[in-house]
Amino acid sequence: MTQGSIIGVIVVSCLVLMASSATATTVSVEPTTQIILSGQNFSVNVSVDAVTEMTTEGAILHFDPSAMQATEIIEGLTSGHTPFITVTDIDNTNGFVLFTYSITDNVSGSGPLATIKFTTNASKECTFALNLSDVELYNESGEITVDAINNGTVKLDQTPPMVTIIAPTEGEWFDSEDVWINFTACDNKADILYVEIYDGVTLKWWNDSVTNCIETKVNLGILDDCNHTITVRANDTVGKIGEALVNISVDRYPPVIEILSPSTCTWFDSENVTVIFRAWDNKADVINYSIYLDDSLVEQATMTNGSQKEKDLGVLTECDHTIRVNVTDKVEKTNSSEVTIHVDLTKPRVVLQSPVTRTYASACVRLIFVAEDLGTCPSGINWTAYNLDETGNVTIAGNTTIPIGTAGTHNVTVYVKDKVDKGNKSETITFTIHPADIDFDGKVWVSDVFQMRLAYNSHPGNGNWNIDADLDCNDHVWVGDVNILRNNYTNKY
Ligand SMILES: [Ca+2]
Ligand SMILES: [Ca+2]
Ligand SMILES: [Ca+2]
Ligand SMILES: [Ca+2]
Repeated sequence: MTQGSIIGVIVVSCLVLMASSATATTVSVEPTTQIILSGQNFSVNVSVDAVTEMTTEGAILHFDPSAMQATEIIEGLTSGHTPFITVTDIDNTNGFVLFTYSITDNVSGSGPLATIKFTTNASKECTFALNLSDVELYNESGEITVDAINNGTVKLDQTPPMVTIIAPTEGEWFDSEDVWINFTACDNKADILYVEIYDGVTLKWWNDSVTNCIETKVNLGILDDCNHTITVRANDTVGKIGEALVNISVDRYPPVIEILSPSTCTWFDSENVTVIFRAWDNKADVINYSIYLDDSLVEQATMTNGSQKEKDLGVLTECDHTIRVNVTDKVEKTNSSEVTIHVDLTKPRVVLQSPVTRTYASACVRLIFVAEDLGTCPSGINWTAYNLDETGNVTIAGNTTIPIGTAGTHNVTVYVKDKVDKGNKSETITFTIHPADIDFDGKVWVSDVFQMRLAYNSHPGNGNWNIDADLDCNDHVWVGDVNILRNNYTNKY
């Protein structure tokens, strides 16, 4: 700032002062209004703005003596000057104080003519007037014109403000979202309140100019994943405190769902499918769940947090099915789990190709069959076995050879099961074994030796191959077959 501009500022300031002193003189109760806790002391000034060369001044301040009592009058602008005359009086019966100060010189400017101290009645609560009368100011030449007199009030207040939390409501749940607190703080006297908002014991927000009884909205932001007690505390400036609280829950994580049974890819027979699942949430006591079968809602209900549920879906149609369970917590956070299962309602089939009903010269039979699982979604053949002469099932992996020591009539049946244990069996084939009677003439003799010699050392496909000469069913007419021929030689059937 340059020297020139400093001078400029001073000149302007002087002009303003001169203008105001020349134009208006007001006498006011200051502060115009104040709020006092009932029973507390307070003081007011009777102030002037502004006077020039004042020598004498006086006024009466009226008050309600049932609510307050004046205790002291303190001289203002004229203090420090040589008094010409001073008159003060306190009348606590009729409710007024009066003061007159006259000095031997004069005083100019603005400030309190007098300060009056009061005590208040602890049981009184209202707005009380502090009114001026008989205000007169003089300078050397006569009475100074008082352009305006401003009375005051004092409010005695012993009632705390009432806080009302409009939102959130008690027990409300919040997601990962801003938590807004809407409240009103209403006081009988205060126009402005000091309000604090606590999350538990932590001060989250404060404001010292909340308008009385006007709804205020405060964003506390996203709160931690737990239960919260939000307290709104209002101070009415005389120290009376009112508060309200609301309990809310904040849930920032979705529930977890686990389908315990069936596991995915399980095969089901013509049997009831039961889904068993467990759901857990970080906060919610109760979880909503929905069970869907192939995207169709089957059941919608609630379950206790951490509990297990079971639902019988009945016998499902053949083929694939998806079972999905959706869970939702209190704040609509969701999760889902799904399994796909297979249903096989169709039996497999098995057809025996060998043996057939005839007589065999071998000491064994070739078991040849075709097994297949039927239906639109076959689970597949899982087990095969044969049963020779009702002596019990012998599990086999596929086509095989069954050694048969005893000559005579036999029967065989093949059994199959699919992956869901649906079973079936072949036709029972009856056949006869006449070991080593290669030419089937009823006896093992020279002609059978001849037949074996013809086929000797042959394999299937060879020109001299004779399956009936392969007595041990090993697809080679060879030494083993000669042994069987020799062992059965001279037999008659
Ligand atoms: Ca949750
Ligand atoms: Ca099947
Ligand atoms: Ca023969
Ligand atoms: Ca052989």
